[in-house]
Amino acid sequence: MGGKTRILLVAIFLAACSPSAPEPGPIAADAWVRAVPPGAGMTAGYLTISNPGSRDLDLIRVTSPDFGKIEMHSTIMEDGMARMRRESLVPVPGESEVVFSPGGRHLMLFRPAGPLSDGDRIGLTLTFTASGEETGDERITVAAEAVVRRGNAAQGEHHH
Ligand SMILES: [Cu+2]
Repeated sequence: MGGKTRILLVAIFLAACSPSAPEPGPIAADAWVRAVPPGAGMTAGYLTISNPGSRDLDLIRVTSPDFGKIEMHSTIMEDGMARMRRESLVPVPGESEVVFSPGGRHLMLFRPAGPLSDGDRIGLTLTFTASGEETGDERITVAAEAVVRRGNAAQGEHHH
């Protein structure tokens, strides 16, 4: 029995013993926050969240040191008017992507700590839960950086 065989056996042993391979975590991309005039109490933010893993995740919280409070909103049509609805969680199923974009799902960011000028960067922390039989309700946090942009004013409709 040569050394090669022994190495192979060790490798098989390790593969059999480790639980499943670690799941790839969710990814936040293209995050941006709409620039607002000084004194504005809130603004909206957008991003794309992808979940390359096989587990279904729920986005349950978004926080930032630069804002007093952040909510997740969806936009629904009611009597021909776009209205916002607060969501306590946003499902991000396995191997899928959820887009927050103007006119649709968005983040509402309240009480900015300072002025929001074009090009500023905002740190965001996204918290997800993954329910698993063995791990219980696991929390996964993902950091994202959002850029402050003027955006398209015509798409800034917010009927709160
Ligand atoms: Cu809103």
